[in-house]
Amino acid sequence: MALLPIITAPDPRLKRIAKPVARVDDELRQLMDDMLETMYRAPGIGLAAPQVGVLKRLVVLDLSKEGEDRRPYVLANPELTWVSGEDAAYEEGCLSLPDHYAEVVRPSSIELSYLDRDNERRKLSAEGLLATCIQHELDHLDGVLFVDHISALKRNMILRKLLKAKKSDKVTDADPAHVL
Ligand code: GNR
Ligand code: NI
Repeated sequence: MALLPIITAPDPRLKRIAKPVARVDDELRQLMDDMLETMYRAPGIGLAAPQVGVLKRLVVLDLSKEGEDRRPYVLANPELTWVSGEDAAYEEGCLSLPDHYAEVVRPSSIELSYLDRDNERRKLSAEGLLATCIQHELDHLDGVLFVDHISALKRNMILRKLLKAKKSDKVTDADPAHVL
């Protein structure tokens, strides 16, 4: 098991389209386990492979609460097969946009098809926060972040702040004079 570094915006690696996996094998199961460990530690309720620099169509999720038994989902090559006409709004966050939140409107219920841990094709219906979170993760596979669903004004405000934070971090890392 290993913790993987999570990429934060702005970063071109978060804007790329991930490739389907050929099949779920031992190597991919290892990556799924590492992604779950990374997500639990963050902590977050979902994580997509591009967020850890792997351009594969792979997502992990767990909406169980602290203290409850874990209920991990691992989805390879997930595809929406149906979305409801009805929408729902949720306050979303993202491990790649740390400390920023915004309300995003998406279809309230969905159905999807995916490959599970054993490379079996499965179907899943979801509503509520699970439906929102799955759509948020599927977006990551296509290089889309939740800020791409809000106004350009709010998006640029968030991305500018994250860029600024990154630049000041870099100075601290590179120049020992700034460390203390
Ligand atoms: O931890 C997360 N919480 C969350 C809350 C509302 C809607 C979506 C999410 S996903 C996010 C983790 C993450 O960045 N996944 O890509
Ligand atoms: Ni995210």
